Amino acid sequence: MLDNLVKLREQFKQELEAVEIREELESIRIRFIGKKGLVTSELKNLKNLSGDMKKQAGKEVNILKNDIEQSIIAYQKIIADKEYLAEIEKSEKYDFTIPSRSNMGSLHPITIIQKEIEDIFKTMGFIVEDGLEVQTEYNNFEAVNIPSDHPAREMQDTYYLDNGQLLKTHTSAAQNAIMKKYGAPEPGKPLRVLFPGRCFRNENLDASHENTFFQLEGMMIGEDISISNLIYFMKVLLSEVFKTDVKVRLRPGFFPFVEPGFELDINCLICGGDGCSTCKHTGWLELLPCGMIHPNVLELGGINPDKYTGFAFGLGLTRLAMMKYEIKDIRLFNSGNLKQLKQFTI
Ligand code: FA5
Repeated sequence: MLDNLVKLREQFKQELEAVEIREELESIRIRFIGKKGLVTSELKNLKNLSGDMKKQAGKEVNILKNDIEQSIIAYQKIIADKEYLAEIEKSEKYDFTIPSRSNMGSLHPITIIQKEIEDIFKTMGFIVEDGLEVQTEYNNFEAVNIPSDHPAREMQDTYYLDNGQLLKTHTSAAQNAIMKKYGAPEPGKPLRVLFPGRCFRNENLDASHENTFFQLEGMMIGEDISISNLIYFMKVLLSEVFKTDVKVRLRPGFFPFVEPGFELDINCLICGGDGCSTCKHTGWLELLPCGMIHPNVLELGGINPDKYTGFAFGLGLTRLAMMKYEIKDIRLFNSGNLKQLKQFTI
């Protein structure tokens, strides 16, 4: 069987390289890992083996299946990009290569800082995922260990749609889908994912609270991930973003989806810690809640909590932008005030 798996891997590689269009990719997917696919049949054949052979072949066939799934996901993106470019080329209306005659537009400060953080984490092996803005109640709450009768639900009131779905209150709503998408990490290759996104809460607005704001979440799952890893990544993040030593404090924090949980606060850079309306006169701004992923959350994501551990953090991206650019009032970001917003363009 092991020889056959090697041949299947080679055959898949050759066929994948020849793929041009979406339909061909789908037919390869079905041929290899569909219900009656070549790899799926090997999985079924495992029952005919015994002892060590069964164990080794089982491991190899699962690795192959996983690799094929990952390659197909990567190719889907390549094909989508190709289709998009072809669409643009077909269009006779616009020539995107002609320089603009008027205002070139500019990046929003949140976009600038988001890209900056993505680049920092990409160099540390993180992949970046998109999270949906409209979510199911399950993903937003139950999947992160907040059952319907849990008091923590009251901390995050949001906007519900007629179909029962809701506008996500935090980026953590994507954790479950990401765990299911990537599955348990291979030994020595911890899952490292960053997932920024727009969040919504029914809040009383003030200088540091918006009803629509951005968070940037990160998650690392593997066999030996500990709080030391968490602290290391948070330190790299803050020192790279601020390019200077910033005072931080770590205190215990409660979130049903982490255990233990922490709040990482940053010394208010608007008032230098003296107290102002942005930091509600405390001198500190709550910025980076984090912790070790709760075993229930791993389990709901299909990852064995007895074997794997992980950390997660949910950075308040809009608040970080406030600190970095010394913007006193959060409401500026959604105000559409171009005169102000353009000052931050690079
Ligand atoms: C959460 O949303 C958790 N999901 C974060 C988390 C992820 C914890 C992973 C542990 C592990 P919290 O409600 O504290 O936690 O929000 C996270 C950050 O989002 C806050 O620190 C703050 O910076 C920002 N934030 C929250 N509400 C608002 C708001 N109304 N306006 C602007 N920023 C906000």
